[in-house]
Amino acid sequence: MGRVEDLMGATGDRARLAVLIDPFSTDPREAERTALEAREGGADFIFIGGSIGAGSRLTAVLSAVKRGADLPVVLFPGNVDGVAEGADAILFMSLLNSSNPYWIIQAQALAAPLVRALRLEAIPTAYLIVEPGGSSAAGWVGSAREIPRAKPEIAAAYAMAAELLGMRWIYLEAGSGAADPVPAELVKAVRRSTDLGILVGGGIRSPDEVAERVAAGADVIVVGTYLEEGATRERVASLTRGLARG
Ligand code: 1GP
Repeated sequence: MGRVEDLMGATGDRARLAVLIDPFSTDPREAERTALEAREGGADFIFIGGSIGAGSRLTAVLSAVKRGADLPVVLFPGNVDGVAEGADAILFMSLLNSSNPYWIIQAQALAAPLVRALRLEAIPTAYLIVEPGGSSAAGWVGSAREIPRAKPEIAAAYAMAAELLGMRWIYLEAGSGAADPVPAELVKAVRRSTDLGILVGGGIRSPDEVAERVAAGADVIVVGTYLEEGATRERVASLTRGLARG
């Protein structure tokens, strides 16, 4: 395991917060400011990625984020164009519940030589899109058969398969801007069934929503939209209040 993965999985009295920046909708100046506010507010990581057009100014946004804060920067790629030099790590993800093999393994094969050449720390991650994420950009682009919210056992089955395949992390995704985040019950089912590290994102906007998912077993909470609407250190700090482990 590499340095960033160690930080993501650190046990202790507090889960981690990652602030997600979409390089298509955030210009480099804004990204630099967001990174600074994220660090001042107590975030642990900056994730960079998006589903549409992310490659267009990825390098510029990455450099800007590095100028703004000394937080670890992790690529969260939506496709092959989500790989770039200069990041500290990459979530090397497979969208397990896609109906199109491109998103399960072909994009990864096309990206792997570059990830190797850049010596990026690759964090092997299963990506699972949960209702209502099927109609989000990631779900639509990725041809996801969304996991029904009321079927945590399906998510748990995918998680077990991911663990048996040697993956170490699972990202439970409700879709960017989701009206309802991934249910705590579903996070709990994955926690009970596997030792995978758990990332949860999509529609999280309050310390209570953070706290419920941390109590259910999440290791890393990912927040994008809420901070795109106002990237202030106060907002970041309020979210970090939900990270305490009971
Ligand atoms: C999206 O899970 C991330 O891929 C974050 O979602 O933008 O809703 O915070 P939000």
